[in-house]
Amino acid sequence: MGVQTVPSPGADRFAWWRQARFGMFIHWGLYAIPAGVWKGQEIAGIGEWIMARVPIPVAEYEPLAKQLNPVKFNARAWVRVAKDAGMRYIVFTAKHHDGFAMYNSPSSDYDMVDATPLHRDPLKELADACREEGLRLCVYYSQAQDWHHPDAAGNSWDFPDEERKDFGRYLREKVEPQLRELLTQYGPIGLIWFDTPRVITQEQSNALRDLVHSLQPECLINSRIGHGASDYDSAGDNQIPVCVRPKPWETPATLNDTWGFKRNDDHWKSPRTLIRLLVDIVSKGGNYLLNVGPTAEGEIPEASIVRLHQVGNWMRVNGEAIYGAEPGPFLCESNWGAATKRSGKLFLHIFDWPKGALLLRGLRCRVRYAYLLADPERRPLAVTHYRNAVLGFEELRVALPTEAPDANVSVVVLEIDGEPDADPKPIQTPDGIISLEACQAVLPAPAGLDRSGLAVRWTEQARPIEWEFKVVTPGTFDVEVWTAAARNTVWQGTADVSIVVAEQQRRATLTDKDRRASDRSPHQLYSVTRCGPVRIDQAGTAALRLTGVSSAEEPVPSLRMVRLLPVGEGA
Ligand code: JFZ
Repeated sequence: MGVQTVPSPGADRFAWWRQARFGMFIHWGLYAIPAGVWKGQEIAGIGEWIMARVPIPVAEYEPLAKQLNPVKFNARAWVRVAKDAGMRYIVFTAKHHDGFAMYNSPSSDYDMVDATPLHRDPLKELADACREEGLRLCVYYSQAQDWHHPDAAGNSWDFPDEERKDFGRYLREKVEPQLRELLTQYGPIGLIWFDTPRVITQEQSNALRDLVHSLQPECLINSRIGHGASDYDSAGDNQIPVCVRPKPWETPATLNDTWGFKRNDDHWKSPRTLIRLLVDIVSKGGNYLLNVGPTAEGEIPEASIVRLHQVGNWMRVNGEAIYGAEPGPFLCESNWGAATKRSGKLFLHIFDWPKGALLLRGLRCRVRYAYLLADPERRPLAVTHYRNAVLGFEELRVALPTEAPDANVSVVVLEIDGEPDADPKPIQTPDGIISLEACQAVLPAPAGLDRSGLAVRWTEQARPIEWEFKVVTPGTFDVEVWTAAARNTVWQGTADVSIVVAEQQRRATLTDKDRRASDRSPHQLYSVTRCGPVRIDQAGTAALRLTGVSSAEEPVPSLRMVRLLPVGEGA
């Protein structure tokens, strides 16, 4: 292994990343030609995986290159779509799992210049356009899977004998030369987006990291290089953690349900969903890497352009609350929306406009002035501070006009003194709900939080998870236990849970029947088990203990939260 090259320690390599917050992912490749259909059959799944889904032998897939003649490709137009949306960087698939180089790769004939009738280098044209439009160019590279190379991972239909594969030879013959090309032919590369590390070893991941940093020390590397040899974390596709994550991370996300273009995937997210996802991600400390899948003709689908333009309209008014913004003081999601901050300002992104005023409990900061970010005159909003001495928390009331300035997300700016912080203990919200998130609990070992902020291994020792929280309005509450649900599988195990709160014990068996999508992201599913009701007679600080006892070998679903919902009188 060569001498390890570390980026210059003093420079803040993430400065541009934190400032940008919002980027465009571009999945473009030979797979845009079949576009989800092969020999007349609709092929399920994400479009760029069609070669593996059918599967299509290399001998049948390779000739697609001769059909790729994207005469409508216009790099400047693509970059302007990204810029118009408010995106500040582009991540382009230089080589995806199918092994085809979407750029001029001197080390391979299986590339845009040698194998297609276009004979142009799209990445060079994108690099020039990014430079002219002021966006940062980044590249995606599949370092382990390569369904064209006999020694790489992933193609078991042409190369079934795993024993004969020499992964190190594939790295030496293809990956290292191509990474050198990508890091020397196109100027500064903001980040390399590696993907699906599969069979790569720690040593090999480290060697790729060192190669990248030897050529461009400032180039960021995502976590899918494998084995922690990275600068930041890529969440799962369309996955968003449920709470603030302090280290740099991003959500890679689709506009519909595929990365590569599919002619029949019209399941587009609305502008409201996209804007709220952007806000949610930035409020938790992440970047939003939102994908477009151009057609074989070289055009970004109109349905993508229209939606991205509407996101851009929102960014043109509210970008100050996103660019360079950090998470607000709230560790977990708030039912009114989300908060971001920049020095001296706290931005409250309100999703559903309340009647008359916004009530915030537990926010500890002195507000000097408040106004609507969409108001060019910055007319003042009346702010009242209350201190609930009995329960020991601050309440802030921000008077609001009747009409929300924006139909999707409206931003209230609080000019504040010092740093804002929030009461660490969950407080019953004005709607009477008490949300107890796993990340707010005391978790006994071996229970801990996964990278999404959900509790894992929480039933292995049958030791209680405990919350302390503040009850403002006593009453009777239904109890819900929220566990993670996988999109395509139903959990068959059983786990008994017991809840103890206000000297009452309730029991239930976790089920996977009542499934609900997160109200923040259509891709995140949860299973809800009810085990109530319980009565809480006193306002004040209360405690809830949740104990799970799994009766099956299989792992119990991760725990998202326990919610107490007011029912009937006293709610
Ligand atoms: C990978 C690719 O296979 C896919 O084609 C696309 O490029 C996507 C952005 O990345 O798919 C993954 C890889 C990892 C996870 C999910 C999808 N993951 O870790 O959850």
